[in-house]
Amino acid sequence: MRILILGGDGYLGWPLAMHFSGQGDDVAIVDNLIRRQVHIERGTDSLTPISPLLDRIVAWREVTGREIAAHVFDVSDYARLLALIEEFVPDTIVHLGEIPSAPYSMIDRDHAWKTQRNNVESTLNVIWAMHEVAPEAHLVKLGTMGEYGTPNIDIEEGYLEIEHNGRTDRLPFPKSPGSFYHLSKVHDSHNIQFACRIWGLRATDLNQGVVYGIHTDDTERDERLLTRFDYDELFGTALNRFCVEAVIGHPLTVYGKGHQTRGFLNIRDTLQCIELATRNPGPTGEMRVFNQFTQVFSVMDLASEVCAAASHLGYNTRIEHLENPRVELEEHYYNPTHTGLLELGLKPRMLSEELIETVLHTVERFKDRIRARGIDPATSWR
Ligand code: NAD
Ligand code: USQ
Repeated sequence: MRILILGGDGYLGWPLAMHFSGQGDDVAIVDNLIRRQVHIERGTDSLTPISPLLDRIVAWREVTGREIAAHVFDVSDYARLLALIEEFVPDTIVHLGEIPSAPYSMIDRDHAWKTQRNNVESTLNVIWAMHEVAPEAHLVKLGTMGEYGTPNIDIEEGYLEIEHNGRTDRLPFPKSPGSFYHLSKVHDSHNIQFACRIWGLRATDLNQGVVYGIHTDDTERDERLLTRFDYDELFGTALNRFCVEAVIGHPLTVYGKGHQTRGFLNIRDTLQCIELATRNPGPTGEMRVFNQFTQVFSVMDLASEVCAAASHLGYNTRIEHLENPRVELEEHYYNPTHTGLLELGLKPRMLSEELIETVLHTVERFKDRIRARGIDPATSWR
């Protein structure tokens, strides 16, 4: 297949590009490198030493003999995006090219606007470009479980059968997102669904949970192929942060009571899920939605799992309940459906002590690179 990956230099995008390329697909990636720039601006960095994008491409060629075409530009540049899609003729466009951080979007008005402008505009450009020059292509878009929030009812996969005053309809599931970032994903979903309905496009919205893990089969082949691993308060996700904290003897930063509950998945399963969605497109004229996670945990569950694994490696780890910098329910019902990807053949990789130990061992290898001052939460929702 011909696969265009937007955001192909990112935590998930780079391993995904290698994953498809390694199977013989023709892969092109686009990235404006904003993720790398934000680290420079804030004095933070990835735990793993990531190679410049073009060095990654050369390393991949040397290791596998395969080519990944890299294009460095902003998806908000509509003329360039249109020209590339027209020239490359993708079967699938996988769109991961957005700013992915809830705390970053809550810093101030400028960061909220930067996040929403970047994300909403990039997706709008993609659907317009598809409408103009690639109406047969399949859009696989990374959304988030955080679009739904934590309602006091079961969460369905994208849509809800509603009966109202004696009539029924299947309507988009109600959304209660928890940050301006999560809201940007809701706006994207509405725009994509509209484009499918009006122009007959074909799209899959993957409402992904929180991703953890460092390695995929390809990142392990050569040090130059490592993907990024963030642990700072803005871009690091919970389990990844806890692993770094455990290794440097920092108390595990549980926000509030820690009973907040979310869907989680391993980075290798992210690749599996995106591949399943790509190889099995849905019908035209429809935005198909899958809830993309494999397990549900509370933050305290995760912190306890990391404590147990770290203590087996000889670390004396403790949990600290910090005043929650976010406005979110700390006690709530959470029961999201996630059968669609399982029905397509997803074989989940469950969180285990062994898996956490693998992450801890990699953190140990790069321990000298850790910048502890970026860890404590400094961004408040209030
Ligand atoms: P990331 O920041 O590592 O990767 C995103 C990449 O997109 C970066 O390399 C960035 O430079 C690029 N990018 C951003 N805006 C761009 C633009 N306008 N033009 C070109 N490139 C642009 O993030 P990630 O963790 O790999 O996330 C990928 C996608 O998955 C995002 O859409 C994110 O919202 C979603 N997601 C991530 C997680 C997670 O836990 N990591 C969970 C759910 C959903
Ligand atoms: N949390 C802590 N301590 C920490 C970090 C986080 O208690 O040190 C808590 C948060 O308060 C929250 C939960 O852990 O309740 C998850 O936070 P997170 O930072 O791991 O994840 P989140 O902000 O939700 O965002 C991440 C990705 C985002 C993606 C989202 C999926 O950064 O791109 O959209 O996970 S989901 O959570 O399903 O919306």
